[in-house]
Amino acid sequence: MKANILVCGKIGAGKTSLIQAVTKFGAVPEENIGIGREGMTQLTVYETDAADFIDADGLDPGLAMADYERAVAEEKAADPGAEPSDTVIDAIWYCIDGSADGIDNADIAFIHTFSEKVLIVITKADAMTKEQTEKLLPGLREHFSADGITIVSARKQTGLKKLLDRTLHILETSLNKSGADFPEFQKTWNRYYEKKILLWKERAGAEADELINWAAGRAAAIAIVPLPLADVVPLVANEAYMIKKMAAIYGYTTGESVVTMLGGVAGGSIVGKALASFLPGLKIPIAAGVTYGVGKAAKAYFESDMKLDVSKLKDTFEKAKSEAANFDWKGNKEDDGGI
Ligand SMILES: Nc1nc2c(ncn2[C@@H]2O[C@H](COP(=O)(O)OP(=O)(O)OP(=O)(O)O)[C@@H](O)[C@H]2O)c(=O)[nH]1
Ligand SMILES: [Mg+2]
Repeated sequence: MKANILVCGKIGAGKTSLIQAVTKFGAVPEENIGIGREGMTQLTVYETDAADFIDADGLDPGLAMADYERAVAEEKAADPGAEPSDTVIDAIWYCIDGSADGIDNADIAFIHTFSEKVLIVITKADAMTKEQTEKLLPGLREHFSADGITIVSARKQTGLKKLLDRTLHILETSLNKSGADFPEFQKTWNRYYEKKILLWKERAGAEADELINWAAGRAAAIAIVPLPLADVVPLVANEAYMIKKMAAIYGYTTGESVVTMLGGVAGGSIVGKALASFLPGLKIPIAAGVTYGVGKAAKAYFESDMKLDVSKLKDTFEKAKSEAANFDWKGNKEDDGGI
């Protein structure tokens, strides 16, 4: 019993790197990564205990689904022990380079031809600019539900757990249809990913903390402006950006409602809080502390698969905010008495 995951997308989208990131060391040789393999049109199958990853290396993303299926069937049938069900594509990762120009109509048309098996994967999250985040994601969300779009970084190893969770869900339907023993499959899958998932969790936590410190430091810098209203827009934008980036670390694309909800755990807007203090010396730690607290709440929220309720989020916020009171935001680092 094998699951086939087809990984496709434009040249250089990050397909091979992604497969390398979700397989054990050595499964994908380093030399297979890198653009410049145009014309090498082929399917490369990376076999693992968890699944077979079929890398549509250099294949034209304008191909119809039937072309892919035919190509996969041919490739798989070449294997002497192949069973008919082995040639079925169980799930598809359609990779879109998040650090490139975005999607075009050919991408959208292609994805729509087989939507129930497809997960859209935004790759290279680590290299996405703010503009790319803002341009690409709303465009995609017009066409697809947020559940079907996962943001990953093969380089920073983020978003991968979310992608695999969603993939397993799709595999369940497909494998049950082919009459496979899904619980047995899931056991093998979990065993394969056990260690990686622990590592990814640690990585995501570290990335999240780095983001929070960066955003809180930036809030402090914004709040230095002595004019009472000059920092309003940048402070709000800074907080919203932090929340969206945080979501992406955990693989999610978030809409405005989640941003508003998380911003709200501070019990009022960050601007209101910062402005409530007329003493410039207080405005800075308040802006930074609120951002820090909201950041920690956002981290906890996405870590919990968006399940943590508002009262728990508020607790997390309050705890973090008091912790932040020990930091020296003007120097943008912890003072000696800090944690
Ligand atoms: N910053 C960043 N770069 C990445 C990431 N993943 C891949 N890349 C880079 O993007 C380039 C293309 O990566 P590949 O994995 O070879 O892309 P591909 O889709 O397999 O490319 P083709 O097989 O040529 O179609 C390489 O230079 C990678 O180092 C990522 O997560 N972050
Ligand atoms: Mg490749």
